[in-house]
Amino acid sequence: MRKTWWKEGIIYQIYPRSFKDSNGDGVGDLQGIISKLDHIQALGIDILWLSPIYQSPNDDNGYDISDYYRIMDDFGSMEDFDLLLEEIHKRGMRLLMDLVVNHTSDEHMWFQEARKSKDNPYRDYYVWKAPVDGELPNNWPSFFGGSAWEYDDLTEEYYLHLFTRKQPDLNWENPKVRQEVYDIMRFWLDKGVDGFRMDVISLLSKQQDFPPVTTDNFQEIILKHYANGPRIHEFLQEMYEEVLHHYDAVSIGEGVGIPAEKALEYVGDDRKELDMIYHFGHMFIDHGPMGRMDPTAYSLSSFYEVFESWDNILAEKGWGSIYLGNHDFPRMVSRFGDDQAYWKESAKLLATLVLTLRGTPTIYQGDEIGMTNVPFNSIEDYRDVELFNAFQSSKGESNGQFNVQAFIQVAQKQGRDNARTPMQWTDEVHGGFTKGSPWIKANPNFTYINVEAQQEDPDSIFHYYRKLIGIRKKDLAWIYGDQTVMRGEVESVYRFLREFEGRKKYVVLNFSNHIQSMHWEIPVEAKLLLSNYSDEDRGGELRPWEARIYEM
Ligand code: TEU
Repeated sequence: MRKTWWKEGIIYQIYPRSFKDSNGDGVGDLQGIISKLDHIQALGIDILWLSPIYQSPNDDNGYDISDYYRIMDDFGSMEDFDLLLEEIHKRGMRLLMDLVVNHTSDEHMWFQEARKSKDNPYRDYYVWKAPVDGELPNNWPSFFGGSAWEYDDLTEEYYLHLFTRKQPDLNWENPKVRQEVYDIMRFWLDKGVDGFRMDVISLLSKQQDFPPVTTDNFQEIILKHYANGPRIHEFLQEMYEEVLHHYDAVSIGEGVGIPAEKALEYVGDDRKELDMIYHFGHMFIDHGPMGRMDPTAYSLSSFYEVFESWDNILAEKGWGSIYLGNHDFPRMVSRFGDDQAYWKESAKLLATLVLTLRGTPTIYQGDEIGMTNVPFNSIEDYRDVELFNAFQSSKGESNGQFNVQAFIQVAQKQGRDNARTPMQWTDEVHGGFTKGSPWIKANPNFTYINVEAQQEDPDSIFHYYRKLIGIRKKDLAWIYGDQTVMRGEVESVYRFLREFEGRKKYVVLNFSNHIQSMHWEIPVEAKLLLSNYSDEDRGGELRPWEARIYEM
């Protein structure tokens, strides 16, 4: 297997709006990130991924870009960016940008031009359709509720937007659009960035006959109609040939709607397309037919199976990625752990899973201190456009029976803002994120969940991450080692073996609030490398959320 830095590295995702505000305007910024690089380095991180920092009217917090060659005013200037990149490289770390090219902002110059007239040179940069018998071109729904088509009075046609109406989809059929994207990529790579996380890359190629959807189930719609379109591999191969191939850069596609069976078409060594995919099996695991605001129960086995099916397929000729949360999903400890009675133990157990399974791990900002979901009680506290749209449509469909409290309860569990509250640095006001008034309220638990407190506590989640990362870095077995999962009688106990050049590592995890017997003899020669319980282990029993790592 080919050895590379992006297989061996650990990624840390920054959501710049919420990371650190340096100038008191309540919004995180690049100088703020610079001031916290030492924290990230102390963790042992190798690669930073920044959610979008380009010029944007922020309808979807930067995922609606109006100028790909400028830094968002809220975040700073190009000089700040150059300094940030220099400071990152100086520390031996690398930087990935977020490439959002399925759509632009409607305020992008291309769209401003495109809408002016049907024969504008930029018209074909987007997807326009005439009304059919005075109606919508088809019944495609947007990810964020309502139709995916928006009528534009000026030219009396609809444009396609799979996300908000301020995020018109680019027309990838148009070779000029593709060349524009390659230029953007070259611009940032030539500046020295080390690769891209590519937003909804699986959605670029649209089915050109735009067939109507025949189900309400949103995940099925993504699979059948939106993702893996007819020309996707041609586009990605072209992108590789034209751009990526000429740089030592990593490409990580956000793979919404890519099933494990199709993984190798994107990341197979022979494909010359992408290096890795962020897949969604476990991220959509509790989404019901109507999506995230329609949560449903799932089994632990189905959770493990997501990782196993991807790993089995990628084992020979691809590479995987491991993550349990990002800016679009609830906090991992609240979602997959127990953020009450076993907050610390379960946060550490989840960290163990992320950092020992085969694949490049990505840690989302704040997870290294076990940040949790936020109990916002009023709709005014929320900021996410997806949530507001869901709020409006639930209200609209309720025939005057709308139950705001019931909606908020689901939002507290499922909403994207859970992951977007300010990073908790200290126990000072707003968690030390800003000296001004933050764009979104801090989680009130910053008084005891914060970086400063955890730096001082040797038993903290932060120090557990450090130790874990230290262990991972000592042995390439964690990177290139084979992986064998051993599932026993007890569903909650998850164990796997990593093996490389005769060296063996065992990971044992108890995903439950109960004591579980292991049904498994720990070999006498096994040495305990790390556990999330500080006192001596009790042999054949695992305590609630206990995680252990052994070496042979
Ligand atoms: O997300 C795409 C995506 O499919 C989902 O994870 C999603 O965020 C949506 O909430 C489904 O419920 C990417 C970005 O990560 C997200 O922040 C953007 O809003 C979206 O693309 C549009 O650019």
